[in-house]
Amino acid sequence: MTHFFQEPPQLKNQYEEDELLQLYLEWKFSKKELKIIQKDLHRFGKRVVTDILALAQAAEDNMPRLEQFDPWGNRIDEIKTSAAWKELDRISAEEGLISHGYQRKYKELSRLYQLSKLYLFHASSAFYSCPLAMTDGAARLIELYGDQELKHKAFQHIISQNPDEFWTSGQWMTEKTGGSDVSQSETIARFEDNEWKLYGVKWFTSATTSQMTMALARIEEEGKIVPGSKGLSLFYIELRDEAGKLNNIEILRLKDKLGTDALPTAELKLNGTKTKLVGEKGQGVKTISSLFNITRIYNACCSLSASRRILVLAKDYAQKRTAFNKKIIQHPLHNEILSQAEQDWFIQFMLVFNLTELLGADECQKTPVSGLSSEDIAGVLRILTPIAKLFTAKKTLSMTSELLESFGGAGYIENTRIPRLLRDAQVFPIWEGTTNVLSLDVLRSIAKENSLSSLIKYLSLKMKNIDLKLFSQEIDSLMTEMKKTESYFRSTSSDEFEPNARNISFNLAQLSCAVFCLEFASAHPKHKKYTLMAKRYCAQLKTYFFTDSGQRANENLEIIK
Ligand code: MFK
Repeated sequence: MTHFFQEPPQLKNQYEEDELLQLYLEWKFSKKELKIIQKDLHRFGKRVVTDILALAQAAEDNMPRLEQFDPWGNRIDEIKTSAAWKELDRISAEEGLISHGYQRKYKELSRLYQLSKLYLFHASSAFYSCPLAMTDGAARLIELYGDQELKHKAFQHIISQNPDEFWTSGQWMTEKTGGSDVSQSETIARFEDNEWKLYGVKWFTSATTSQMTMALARIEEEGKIVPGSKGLSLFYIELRDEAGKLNNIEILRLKDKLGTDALPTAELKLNGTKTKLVGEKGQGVKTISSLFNITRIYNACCSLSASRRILVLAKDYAQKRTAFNKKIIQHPLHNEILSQAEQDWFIQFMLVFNLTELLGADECQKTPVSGLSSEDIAGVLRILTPIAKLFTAKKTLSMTSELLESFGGAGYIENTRIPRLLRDAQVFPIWEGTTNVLSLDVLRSIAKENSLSSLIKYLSLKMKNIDLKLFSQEIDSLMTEMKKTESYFRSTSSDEFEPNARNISFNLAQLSCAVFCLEFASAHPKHKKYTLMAKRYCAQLKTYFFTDSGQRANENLEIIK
């Protein structure tokens, strides 16, 4: 019998060991700005693997529970969360995880700084990133549509760095009738006793311990309602009164989910919940889209963070684990898997960070590439948001499954905390719109906002920054695939797009990633790994569209019957 014990994988300072993050920020920020943010990121990179990670693990080990009654039988409906979860809330405020995006100290680059922190934070946060996503979305919504009252109260709370004043926000859309098809929502808003009140059931509300929320409801006037999404309006709710009593809300139960254990997700009944109309009547879906477009960007950034986490663990483990007489990092086949994963993370990084720059540019009315109008920036942001969300979610999920396997049996054992990464990754393609819903949103943005031509213009402008000598072959294949894509759109009637919606979205994601990777690698020729990964990625580039959608749809019915 031997006395062998395997050394576990370990996490180092997540900023210091992330060369790509450092290079990207050095590329974008001035030396003076960089000095300030680097100091903060070095410190935060350590925190996310020390005290913050310990809190996240404690929160995951002490799941929230619902206490519906006090010992004397009074209904209290209290969600009890752990002290660790509460501390993550305080840290989020102190670290400026929302406020950095709205103080705009670094103007259009403020989002880049803020989302770099989110990228470091998410994988160590037990999904405290979820309430933050909705809070950030609510802040943007209030900036765009809020009245003075909301701007003076709710907005000030959600962008506060003082933990005693900091509020988080929920986003209540989903009902039993549909998580994707929100137009079927049944919650009713009535104007009673001089104020709006809501009646109905919200079926899936994440982070239900928030102080405020944005909710969709159907206005009923003189006993009449308008059906469909045109009948939905947006409402602002404060969950408790000054005495801490719930605002006519019953918490029916907490959801029993596959993952995201620390995050309280609940079913709620609204029994005359006092509320305030936000934006115009009947414009609820459009108004709340300013919120969920932000949460979709968070979804992409958090997916990227999750990819990074399993990648660094797998790489560290490969240096420590011996099999067949050598470290597994010395086995060519193992390295094939690790380098493919590194490349998958690299392309996701480029997509998310370019999107983040666009978000900051759009909010500050600046352009990240000269020659692009503010309408074009809004168009590119509009189409790249669902693309990045759906693409990163699928990549992270497959990457997590692949890399979990690289730990062998240890990856399947709960208290290594590795299986949790796979369960948690499964939420990314579901939350904030499934892959199909997001693919249809890509089509919606093309049809309604001409976003495809803005994207093509943006990519063409970025291609001017690519080193033509170093990447001549890659440019050729990129141009071939771009022409194929343009010709597909020219020659296909838009009513045939739907069966191809996923192909369209993934093709556009691939083309965008290729341009972003080649641009980055051109600017960093001394860092050979990015050139190698960009070349490998372009060598695999292949756009694909079904040719006869009608026939394909009929065949599908035959196959699944
Ligand atoms: C760690 C990561 C953190 C992530 C946070 C997790 C939080 C979890 C909480 C949740 O999961 S909440 C549930 C999330 N649910 C969804 O995301 C809903 C999914 N369904 C959709 O996205 C549907 O496409 C949608 C409800 C938007 C479609 O509704 P309709 O009824 O078919 O609406 P329609 O008529 O297409 O759009 C209404 C208007 O909104 C149109 O404008 P007009 O009135 O001017 O015609 C649309 O153009 C506009 N619109 C829709 N989507 C938009 C948009 N505008 C801008 N951006 C968009 N994305």
